[in-house]
Amino acid sequence: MKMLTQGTGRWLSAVALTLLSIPAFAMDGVEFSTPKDGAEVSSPIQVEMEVTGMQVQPAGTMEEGTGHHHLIIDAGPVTKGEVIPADDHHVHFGGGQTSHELSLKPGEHTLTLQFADGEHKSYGQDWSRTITVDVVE
Ligand SMILES: [Cu+2]
Repeated sequence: MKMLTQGTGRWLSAVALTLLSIPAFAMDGVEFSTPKDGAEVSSPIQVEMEVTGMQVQPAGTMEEGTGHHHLIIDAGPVTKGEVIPADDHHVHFGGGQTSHELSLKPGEHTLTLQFADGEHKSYGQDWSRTITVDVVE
């Protein structure tokens, strides 16, 4: 009986360790597969965009739980409900793209991934991710 108890204890420890080691990427939101936060990169930069908990659809599709990616360069996330501008700092992926080749001048830059609906209205900070990259020549 004592041996059985010890065995069960070990089994529970193994389960606890397994649960603790489940990675955080299962959470809803957006993430850069590449580049990584703090990375030293050279231009052009290959940008790969991910979303968990929503589906990528081309712009114009107004369906709940869907939207498209935006890449915001050296500006923060866009307030929930506001239309994301289209300018040098805001790139829309209205075709439903999830990868992009980005040219940047050398130096430190922030890259923000922002998910928004079919009318380009931001899903807010919960659906954004900001990283810093150091572009070297
Ligand atoms: Cu858009």
